[in-house]
Amino acid sequence: MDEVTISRAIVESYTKELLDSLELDVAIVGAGPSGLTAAYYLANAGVKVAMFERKLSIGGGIWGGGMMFNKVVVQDAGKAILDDIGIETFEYAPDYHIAGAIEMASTLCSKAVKAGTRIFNLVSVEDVVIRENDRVSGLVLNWSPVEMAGLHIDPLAIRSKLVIDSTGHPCEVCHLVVNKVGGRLRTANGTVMGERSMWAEVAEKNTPENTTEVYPGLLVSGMAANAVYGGPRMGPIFGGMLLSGKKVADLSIELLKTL
Ligand code: 48F
Repeated sequence: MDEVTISRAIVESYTKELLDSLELDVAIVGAGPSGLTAAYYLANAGVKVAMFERKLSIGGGIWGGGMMFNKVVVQDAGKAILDDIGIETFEYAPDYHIAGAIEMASTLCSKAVKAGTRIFNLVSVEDVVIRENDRVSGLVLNWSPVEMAGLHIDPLAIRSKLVIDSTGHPCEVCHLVVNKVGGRLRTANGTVMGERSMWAEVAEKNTPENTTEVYPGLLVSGMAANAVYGGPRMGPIFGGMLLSGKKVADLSIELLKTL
């Protein structure tokens, strides 16, 4: 085995995938449960989709379950999505199903990739690209280690017909649109309303409801959707995340038909 051939194989194949992802139908920011679910359904529908994840690992808040007990709870509607994706659950009580966090994170990741999603880990989204009528039309990317080290290195950009903010609690892309674009979001006060304290029942209902196109070209899913619309958090119940991921995929497919 030749070291240079190994290096060339890695650099060439990564670069090929990155070059092929410079123009996308849908760019997903954040590879937590809602983003991964969205990616799985979008890629399965033949949509050209890539995900950008700041961390080394994919899966966001799934791995740690609740307070590091690596189990998550889903209700019947969420279980239907786990069944569809092929993740095992068992019933704890009527409408309470348990899934292993490790199986859920790894299977969601595997299924999203095998369906055709490109996942770029260690990449942080630091800005959006704006075009006519202030439409979000792409993302500005940099390596996470550059961000972490605070190095003065300019980013690169990609173009995408739609962007999904699935960055979880911080709803980072929405903040960028408010702070840097001066954009008015389609929320009650036009800005990020902020997440409220825990109320699982309401939050689980709100998450899919709040999954919308929140700004031209920008959709929001998962906990980011609740944070933007001022909904409560829900803790380690994940059905809302899965339903939101499926809904944002369906919404994106409909929007793409109009573009
Ligand atoms: O937080 P996260 O898991 O998002 P989610 O899909 O799920 C929320 C649940 O995990 C949990 C909950 C549940 O019921 O409340 O918290 O809404 O995953 C978000 C991912 O986005 C990445 C971050 O590292 C995480 O893996 N991320 C955040 N900001 C950026 C980013 C950014 N600017 N660029 C790239 N990745």
